[in-house]
Amino acid sequence: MNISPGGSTPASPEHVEPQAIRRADYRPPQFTIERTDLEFDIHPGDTRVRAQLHVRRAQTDARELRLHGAPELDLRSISIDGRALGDNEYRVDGAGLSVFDAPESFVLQTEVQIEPEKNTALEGLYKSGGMYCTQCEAEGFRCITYYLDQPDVLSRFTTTVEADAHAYPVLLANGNLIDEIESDGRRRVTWEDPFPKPSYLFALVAGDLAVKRDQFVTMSGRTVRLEIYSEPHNIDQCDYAMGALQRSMRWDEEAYGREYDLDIYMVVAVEDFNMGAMENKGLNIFNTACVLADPATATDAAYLRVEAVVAHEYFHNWSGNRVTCRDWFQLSLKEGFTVFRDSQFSADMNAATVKRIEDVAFLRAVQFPEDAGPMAHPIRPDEYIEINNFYTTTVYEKGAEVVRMLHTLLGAEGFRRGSDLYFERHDGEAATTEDFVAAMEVANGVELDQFRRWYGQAGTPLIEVRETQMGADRHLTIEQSCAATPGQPEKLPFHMPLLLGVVDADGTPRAAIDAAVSTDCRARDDGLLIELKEPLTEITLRDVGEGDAVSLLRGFSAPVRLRRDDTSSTLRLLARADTDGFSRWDAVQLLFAREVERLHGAARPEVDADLLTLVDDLLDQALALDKDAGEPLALLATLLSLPAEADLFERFRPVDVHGVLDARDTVRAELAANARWTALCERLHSAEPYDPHAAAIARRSLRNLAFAYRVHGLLRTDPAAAGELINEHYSAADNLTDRRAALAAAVSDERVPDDLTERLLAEFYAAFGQHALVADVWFGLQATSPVPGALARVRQLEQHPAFDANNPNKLRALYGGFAMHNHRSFHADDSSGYRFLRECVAALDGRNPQVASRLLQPLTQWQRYEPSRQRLMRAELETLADVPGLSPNVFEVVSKSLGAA
Ligand code: B3K
Ligand code: ZN
Repeated sequence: MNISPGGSTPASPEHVEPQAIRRADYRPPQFTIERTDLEFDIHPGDTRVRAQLHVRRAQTDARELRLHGAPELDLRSISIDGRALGDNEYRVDGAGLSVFDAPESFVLQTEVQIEPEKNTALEGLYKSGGMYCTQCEAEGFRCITYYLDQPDVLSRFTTTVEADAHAYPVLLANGNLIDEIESDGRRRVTWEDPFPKPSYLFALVAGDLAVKRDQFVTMSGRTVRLEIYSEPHNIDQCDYAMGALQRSMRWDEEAYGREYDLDIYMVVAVEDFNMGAMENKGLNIFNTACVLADPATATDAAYLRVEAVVAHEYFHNWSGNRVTCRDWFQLSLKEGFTVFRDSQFSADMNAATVKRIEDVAFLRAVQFPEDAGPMAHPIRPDEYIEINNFYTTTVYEKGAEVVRMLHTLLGAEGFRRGSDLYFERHDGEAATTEDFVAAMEVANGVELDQFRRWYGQAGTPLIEVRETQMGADRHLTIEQSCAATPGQPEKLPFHMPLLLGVVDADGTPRAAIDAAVSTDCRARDDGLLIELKEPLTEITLRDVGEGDAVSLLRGFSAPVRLRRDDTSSTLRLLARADTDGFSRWDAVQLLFAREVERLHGAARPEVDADLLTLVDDLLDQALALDKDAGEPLALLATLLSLPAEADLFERFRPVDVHGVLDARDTVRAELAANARWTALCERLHSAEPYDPHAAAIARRSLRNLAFAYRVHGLLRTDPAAAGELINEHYSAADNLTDRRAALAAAVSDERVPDDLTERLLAEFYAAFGQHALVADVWFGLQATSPVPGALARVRQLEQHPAFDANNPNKLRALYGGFAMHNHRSFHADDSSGYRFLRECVAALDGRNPQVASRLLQPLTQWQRYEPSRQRLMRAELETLADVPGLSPNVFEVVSKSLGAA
């Protein structure tokens, strides 16, 4: 009930179509909030938020103060400088609150009632298990109180939290603790954050939490307290994240000269979280999946993810918090840059080449389709309906590639000069991507006008290379183009770095390259760096003969599709002998992909003998390495892996899902027939206890790959023996990585004896299912299994007591696993997979629109498939579009993908 019905207009009941917000319409704020004092009085069912906002007019003609506020806010009082406002002085509606005649400078006091216990969208203040926590980016703060909830309004926050002392002994907010008292069973603490920040960085936590403490001494000698909080049963799994945090803090000092600024840095692990983690100032909130790790509950991949996400959120303290974004169109300013920074960090901590390969594989499998589909947008979008839909692989990962290209073009030192200047110029400000590029220009005395097109043009450029032998020289013509994307029919050429090298026919990498190039270029230790700017670039490589191979796009120096007309023997030479690990991997991937293409629909599915010989050679290389060799083993594991199914789909138009998968299975079966996987598996066995460091991860990754091939080899001849092998692998495992490898093999093929699969899954759940994150692995394995009957299993698992339809991790494991990674069942010919996903999304949308719109993504790719499949997928989207009251999140994705928006 509102105290002042005259001042409020309830949200209109009739449906209003969500409207687009445009970058071109950006205007600086009319008012600013210099200080924000918040008081939270937490009572289950009746939480009060009292806000004192010290407001100042920022534009002389501004009169009406318009604050954002969600419809759920129940306004209980409102006053200015201590005087209660009358009904005719303000208005409340479904989107916020207006104060009609706001003075030049004043204190606005409001009190609202909210019910975090009912908040299933997990945006604003909500409850996860027994604790209260927040998620405010992008626009969650307006679900907490009325505010100028936009990133260009920076304010100094003081936060007081009061709650039952017994149930919520830990009360946290941003900044430094300045006061705590306890009386009458209530606990009350006050936190002060000295750094002005936008509301999206606000955080609060209240719970009965355990803590792990450590410290970090900064480069200027200050001691910072580090605290990681979790529910008590998880606290033993926080050690690894603590180490990762300390490594990140040191790395950012050394690599970027960035020092931490508060006296305390806190991380809280919560089970219900819409994404990975959130960089709130001094009080990061993490999905448990991105912070907890121990050998029984985290795979090697999970350890690496924890390290990367801890680093990412920490790095945001400078790239995001000290310098924030002017508006949400600038999101890539903080996200692209921070992803680039965390990828540099992970590369420094682990197998660098493999990190690069994984990043590129992800970009190609997920971002390239996005950039070619109905939701394609530049890394700095021009418009959105729902900003949460724009936390995309384009803004993040392509954004990081754009920053990486600046690093490549300017060199490490030049890039550091640019980033130093950027931080110096914009510390404490809300900046734009333009400010970032301008700092790079000024610090290096260069002009980056053409480079700026990467921020405004969507779509993946295509680089087509034609090679002609001219006597002793090789002539290359390099053409760049970029297909039309929604709203952008014509593209201008991009400025991009192309790193190339040469491998001589005898396998010797060329140390110095003699070349004539029609554009800027320079020699580097790792190859010749060519700056492509024109639609057509010509290169003559001297003394490059018929059998020598040109290694193009070393290190994936630009986020482009490369079309090359080279022969298989060139690719095999690169795969065996290139100095650039990425380029070796890319060559093998291309050979595998071409083989899948060749076999697709072929009458006699026989795998090319030269490809099998190459695999044999790579196996030789692997068998010659010591089991502690580290990175070379990790690289061989990626070289010997078949392209992911989603990667292969990128090569076919239209995609005949089942035909492509059958062809891939044929290649896998042939590789699996190689007898030496057994030797490799045995050679890489280790009796050492589990260790999450790079060399051990490398050994396990190749060993588990060899194990998977071995199982598939045996399945053809002796399924019972394959079952025995899986059973042994499972029983011998002392960690989740190996256990999961055994289970993945068990669910990977219908020839694996059913009773074994059922027994192992049951044993695994009985032993580890009490850990929510392991239960997610268990759900995910079954949801992704290509064995027929997956949909029925998924429907059964929905009824399992451990499944929680309000927990995003469970939704992603079960529904996401099925729709995004179980291509055979999701694309069942009877449309059952499509229908199931549509039903899940429709049911979820009312509860959690952010997760609902993410899960919908596989249906939006309908244009890639054959016409009959397109019709089925579109039909589900059309049915969904007709559901009354869709959230803006799902509305935007559905309508854009149907071409209606
Ligand atoms: N900045 C957050 C993401 C917020 C997503 C809002 N839907 C995490 C990150 O990128 O670090
Ligand atoms: Zn981020």
